[in-house]
Amino acid sequence: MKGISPALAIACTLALAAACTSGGDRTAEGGGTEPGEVRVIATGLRDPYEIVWGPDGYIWATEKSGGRVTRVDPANGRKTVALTVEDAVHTPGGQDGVLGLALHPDLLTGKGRDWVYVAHTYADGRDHRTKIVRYTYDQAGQVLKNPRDILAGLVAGVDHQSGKLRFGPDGKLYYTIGDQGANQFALYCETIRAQTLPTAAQVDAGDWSAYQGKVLRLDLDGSVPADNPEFGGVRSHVYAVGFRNAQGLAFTPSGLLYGTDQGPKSDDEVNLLRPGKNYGWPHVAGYRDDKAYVYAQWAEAKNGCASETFNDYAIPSDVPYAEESDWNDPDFTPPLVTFETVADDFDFQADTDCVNPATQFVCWPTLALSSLEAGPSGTLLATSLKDGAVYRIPLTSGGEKAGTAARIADTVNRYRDTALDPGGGTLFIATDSAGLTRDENDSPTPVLKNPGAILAYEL
Ligand SMILES: [Ca+2]
Ligand SMILES: [Ca+2]
Ligand SMILES: [Ca+2]
Repeated sequence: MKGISPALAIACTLALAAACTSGGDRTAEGGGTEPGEVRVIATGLRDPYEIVWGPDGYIWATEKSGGRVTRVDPANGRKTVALTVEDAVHTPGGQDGVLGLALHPDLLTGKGRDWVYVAHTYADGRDHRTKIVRYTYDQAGQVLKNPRDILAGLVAGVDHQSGKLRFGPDGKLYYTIGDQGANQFALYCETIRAQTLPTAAQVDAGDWSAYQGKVLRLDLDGSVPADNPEFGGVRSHVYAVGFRNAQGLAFTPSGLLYGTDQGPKSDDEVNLLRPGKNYGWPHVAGYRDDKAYVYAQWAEAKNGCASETFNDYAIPSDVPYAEESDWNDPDFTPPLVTFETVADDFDFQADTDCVNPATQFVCWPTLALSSLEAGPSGTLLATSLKDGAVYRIPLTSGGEKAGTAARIADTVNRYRDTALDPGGGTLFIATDSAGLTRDENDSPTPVLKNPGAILAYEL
């Protein structure tokens, strides 16, 4: 699997070993076996998307397909619905719905700022959009009330929404918005706009249509912070550019901001996010190394995009493409870590268990990183959808670099997000309700062990 022999893959799984390394340069794997049991805390959630430990000792969860915000008692798994988002839209199988969740640090401290921020998709006429809404928590009724739109009219779709929301130590909100799945699969004739910059006229008009593939930074009333970076001489909500599907976003105690990005067939990334920087997509996947990725621009096909059939392995002669080294930007910032950077001649179709085109993506070397959390002792914890594991990544050099990752909490699930208890000893893991992952033999399976659950793992 993943370019290694089935026998070795099975041996690795049985041993719960992390070092299933052969095939390409498996940059960030390796490390020791991690004992530990994964416990079930709660079930019956509908695609929990973002989970956060609350000051009330509950785990707060958005439910992407369930259209809710639910509080879960970690002691007994009991669920209390705090909010049903009446105007949320979700497409079956889609990445849209109720997504990001952030709690104001003053929540339940009696300062009059019992605020909870929720990001969700909604219908705007025939279009779907995303908005970030502030609710006020009514502790007596245990419900979220008084919605106030913070930022509405963001681009939305069914693929690559990203949609993670953080309350920063600087008192700003941070939000990831993906490339909308353009230039691949059913949307292969759409152009990726992760490098498209908003104009001053767009910002003045409240037109956020250039925000795809970005990390945004907002004042709490939704306005553009005065100290946001400028791109092309224009200050907007955009904090950093060049992302594909950035589902992980985490501040460490030292105040540094990290994010993940999902690679196309190789090169999932962990990035140190800085204002004004360019993280490369779609010109670069992972490092700017010309390995196993070129940027094919299907929308620019000379014979017309509609005349071509999308193919992930071969680019038709009339579709223009560029090598990574054909592009350069002085603000390009490579990742700290990739999962996996493979050799340029890597055969993405070599896995004989993965010949079904509908499930083949599960066998590609990428893990589909889906969240990021600052863990104990200077680590980052990233979850994987395709691998059903948590990757514990040690930070080094004051957080400027990362060491070799260890693979923990391995199950047959799609891990979507995590939360830590205040002591940092228990990691809670939210799982998707449906979808494909890798089974014990690393073959694609739709059979998830704990669908729609919150699990716990002692670090
Ligand atoms: Ca979380
Ligand atoms: Ca990148
Ligand atoms: Ca690369």
